[in-house]
Amino acid sequence: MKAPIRVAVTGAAGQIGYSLLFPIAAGEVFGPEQPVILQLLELPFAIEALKGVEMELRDCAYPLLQDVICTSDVEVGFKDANVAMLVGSKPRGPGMERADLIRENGVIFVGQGKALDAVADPNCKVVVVGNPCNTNSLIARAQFKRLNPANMTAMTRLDQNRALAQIAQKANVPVSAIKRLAVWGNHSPTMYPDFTNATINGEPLEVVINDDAWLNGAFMKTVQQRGAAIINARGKSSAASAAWAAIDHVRDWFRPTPEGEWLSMVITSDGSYGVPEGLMFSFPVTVDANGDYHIVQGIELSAAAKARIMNSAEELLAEREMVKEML
Ligand code: NAX
Repeated sequence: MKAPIRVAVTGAAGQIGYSLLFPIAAGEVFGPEQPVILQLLELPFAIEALKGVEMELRDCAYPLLQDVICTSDVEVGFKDANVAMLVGSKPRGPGMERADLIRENGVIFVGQGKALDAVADPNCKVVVVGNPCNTNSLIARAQFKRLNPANMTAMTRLDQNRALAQIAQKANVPVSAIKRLAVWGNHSPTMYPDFTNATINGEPLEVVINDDAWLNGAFMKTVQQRGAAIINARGKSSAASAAWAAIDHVRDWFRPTPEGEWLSMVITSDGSYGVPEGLMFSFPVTVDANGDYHIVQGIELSAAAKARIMNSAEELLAEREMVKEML
């Protein structure tokens, strides 16, 4: 049997955690041959609830699940982690300004970045889910001295999946017929789901869906505001779909991207497409056989697309300014 992969998950007793841990233990992320050890982190007040999750995980009797560790000590939770999924963060409280939310979460991600750097496996791959995820990942990355900053990412895969679902419904095709539909920018309403380079069954998307008003109007708005729509309908934020997107993100980082497909990942900008270098920004990427991602080059962007991308970059620069003392 292969050596187990150690997967650290923060916020593990939360609602995303509850949808995320079981598929990981079942082999949905690393495949049916790969044992896993789950290293679950929670705040002290939620450790009792986390113990309940541990009992259920064990009661599933997953053949691949070698151990479950529950802790509120980051140095225990991140010890030798091969993958870290940073889901836990502080929610926005009543009357709280966005700037306060960003700064209060920043403190958490300084601590988690430092702890990862101190004790995780040197090749540990990290995905930040907890919001504001781009800036949280920027802060955590800034703490890396030993770990590879390129292994710090954040999640816009849910936004990509939401865009795919809208297009599939509109064109009446399965999601698998749609390729190269990528999300650019911040995981916030300024994100840009670029449909102009996408294809449906190999045809340009805009030929199949010949409806500019819908694409630039209802489609864009639905994707950008889907999180709020789900809260309005369910009374709680999206959880199962967010967990599934996190699974997609990590699984697709560990395997070569199929020819002709693009993934949306928040990664460090290298200046491509004029996005300021160093920002944590969602780009279309592909992953090679070594598990390294590459920004897709040579994409043609209209003036309107470029303006949307720059607008999201401006928002991220403003967020970076708010936390500059943590970088
Ligand atoms: P919950 O409030 O259900 O769970 C969060 C859990 O994290 C709680 O159990 C809490 O005790 C724990 N926690 C908080 N700070 C922690 C810390 N420092 N260390 C360890 N655990 C800690 O939230 P949930 O619905 O699971 O959402 C988690 C995060 O995902 C939120 O920040 C949310 O905004 C974010 N989301 C991000 C998405 C994305 O696409 N990037 C989409 C879904 C989701 O909104």
